[in-house]
Amino acid sequence: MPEFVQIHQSNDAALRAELAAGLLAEPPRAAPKFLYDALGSRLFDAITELAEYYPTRTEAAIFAAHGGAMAQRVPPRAVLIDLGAGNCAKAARLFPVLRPGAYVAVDISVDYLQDAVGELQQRHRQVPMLGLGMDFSARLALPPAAADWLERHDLASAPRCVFYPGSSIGNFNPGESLALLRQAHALCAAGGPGGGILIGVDRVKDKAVLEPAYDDALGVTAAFNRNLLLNVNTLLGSDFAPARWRHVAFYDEAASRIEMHLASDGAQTVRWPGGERHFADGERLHTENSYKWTPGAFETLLREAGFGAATHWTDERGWFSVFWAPA
Ligand code: AVI
Repeated sequence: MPEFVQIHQSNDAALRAELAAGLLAEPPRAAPKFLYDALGSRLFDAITELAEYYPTRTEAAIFAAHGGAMAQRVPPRAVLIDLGAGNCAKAARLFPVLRPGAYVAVDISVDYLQDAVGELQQRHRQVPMLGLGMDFSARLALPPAAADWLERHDLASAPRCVFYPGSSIGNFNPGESLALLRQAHALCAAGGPGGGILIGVDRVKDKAVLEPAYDDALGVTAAFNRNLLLNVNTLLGSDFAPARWRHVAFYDEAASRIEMHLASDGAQTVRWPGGERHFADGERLHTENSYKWTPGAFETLLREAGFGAATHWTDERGWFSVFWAPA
């Protein structure tokens, strides 16, 4: 049977304070984690099916084509630490090639993990599995309960492979990415020799490909973005009217990033218990960045984080890369 541990890092009051501070900031912002309530997660799943949104299927094709080569680098019987595991589908597809010795699925809420880890455990009964509910974007380290679990399974000195697919690293700015990768490196280095990181990275490419991926014809990404306002209403008690906000997404070439915003349709005041903010017509609330990397720049970042020489695999158009870097 898999085990589950939920770590409570931020309480409701802290989330409300964070949201209010962001809404009152210049320019106003809301962190991308607020895109992912239950409906937001389902809308994101729908995005991954869109013709315009190439990253998910391109990455899946890279894993399918190069899984064998990846398995030559990742040591067998490693503890596979899956960051943002969600439905665990990506790791599940790699189980037959990577043959992990244990699986630790990490996501913000252990509720999301329960069914998926339970099902994976049915298929791989001999592999110890742990579901860990924690916000690793705030700090990535194994909590004492996970360290105990590794000890109990005699895995404290097994090699560790941090698995971070989906190009989610792109939702952090370069400084935050470096901090997260340094913590990932420390996590791998604390295990036995041979560990490292397997990570999906979306690459710099033509604006004509990037912009439709974040502003699709069906308006699914627009709904995903506007749904953040409903989630903020629930968490903060605010009165955002989603119909009065326009989805805006564009590629900033100088910063190598897609920016997602919500633009106010007309002048309006948004109120919540203890605060309010006036938005002028067209004024934007910044909701997400999605950085795109060149392979050279990402390799340098991995080095700066403490990893050794990286290898990467890509698709025939060079749109996406999966990197392996030893700890
Ligand atoms: C989760 N993350 C990698 C997605 C991305 O492409 O940055 C989130 C997303 N935002 C809009 N579409 C998809």
